[in-house]
Amino acid sequence: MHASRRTLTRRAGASAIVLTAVAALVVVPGSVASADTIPTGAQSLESVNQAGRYMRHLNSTGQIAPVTAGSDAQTKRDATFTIVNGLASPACYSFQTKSGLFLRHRDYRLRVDANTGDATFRGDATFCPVAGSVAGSVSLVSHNYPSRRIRHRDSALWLDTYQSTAQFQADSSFRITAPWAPKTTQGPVIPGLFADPHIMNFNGRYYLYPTTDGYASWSGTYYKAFSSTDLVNWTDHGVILNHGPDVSWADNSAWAPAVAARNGRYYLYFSGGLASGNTAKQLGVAVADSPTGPFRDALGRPLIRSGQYSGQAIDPMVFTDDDGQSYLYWGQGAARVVPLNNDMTSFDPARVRVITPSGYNEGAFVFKRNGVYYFMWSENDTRSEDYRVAYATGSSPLGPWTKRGVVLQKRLDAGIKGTGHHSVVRAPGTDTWYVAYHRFAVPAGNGTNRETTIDRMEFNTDGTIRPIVPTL
Ligand code: FUB
Repeated sequence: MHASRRTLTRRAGASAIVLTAVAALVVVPGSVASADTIPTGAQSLESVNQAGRYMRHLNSTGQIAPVTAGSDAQTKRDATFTIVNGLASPACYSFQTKSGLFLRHRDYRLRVDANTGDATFRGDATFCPVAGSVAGSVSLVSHNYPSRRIRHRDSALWLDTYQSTAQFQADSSFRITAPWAPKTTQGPVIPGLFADPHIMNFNGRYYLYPTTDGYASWSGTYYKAFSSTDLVNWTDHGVILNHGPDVSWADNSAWAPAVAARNGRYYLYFSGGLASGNTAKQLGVAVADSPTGPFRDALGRPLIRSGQYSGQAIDPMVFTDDDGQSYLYWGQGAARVVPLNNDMTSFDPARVRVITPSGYNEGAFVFKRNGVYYFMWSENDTRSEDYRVAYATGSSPLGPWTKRGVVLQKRLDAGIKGTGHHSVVRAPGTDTWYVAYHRFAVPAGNGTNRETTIDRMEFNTDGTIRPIVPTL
């Protein structure tokens, strides 16, 4: 099995927790940990047998070309890729350009294109690292043509059939180096396409549980967990639940997970659909002894079946009140809440309440501050640039709720669109709050190519939430 623990290092400014601008990960040549793991984040890839020449794209095609400190900014950008979770497999990687396109093969040439999310594109744009010809270098094997590797030939990048010659091995080996065009912004906090982030703090450590994005019709099948002590440097803990092998009643639509803790165990609530037959979404719950899993389906059946209640059975979230009572919120189209039993895997159906506020679409999230309950949700469709977050306040986890309005929305002057499906966390022992949410990936994303980011969330003295300013 692929060793999936990867540290996503980003350098914070004076105070990491303030989420200042960050520089990109610097990788010292020769530091590639093992043949099948490489560092994610902004990187450049240097040819091992043509030192000083780097992988780059030019007019959409891949090549190797000289890059030096004196090269112009465009050349440096074109020779910089963000290495992200593989579009076709979390055991491999994809390579995103500064403009959000993905390195992929087509007719055995390497080029860059926008992710369509279909299986062919995702396979064409996923590469699996193996040891290169010299220590610390990698060779990139095609995910869907595993007998072929990326190599340079006549300065162009090709996907050629592997040959056990010294020439081929050198032509297909690259050193991962510091990026020519370092990252200068704060987000996304985890490289790649991840949406619907659920942020939690367990035992002083932050955890992010997102939907894996980049799939047409959001047809992803697995969840990863990420953790951090400072909200800046995140560790990728790999796949924590995979519908394929782990959930008998769900194949795809691995959407919007949420994790809650009780009595030393961790409960992951999630939605899923079948690939055929009844494809409507259902809600399940999985359990683990650690916040990073592995999780196993706790019931072997859905906790909430499709059709059991009106609206889509998606977007679960659990809030636990100071008295230890946990409440499950869920639903698209209609918002519902029910107290969970102590086992966290059952509830009394007679206690289910509809709490749908005006404007509600999905993504319910509840927290408590100074005795006030805050019920937040996403409005509009996740494919719309107007996807946004609104909230209400109330005097109990069940309401009644008073709508307060929209607090997070697009910021077109910064190119930020589709800001929603958020979650909120308080820095332990403080009154400092953060909101994790997704947006269309900047600059080239859309409703199925979304990325996860984090910003501060502040309150007015009367307890209302100040408009959240989305930052890049
Ligand atoms: O990510 C899939 C779906 O898109 C989520 O369940 C919704 O909240 C929306 O973000």
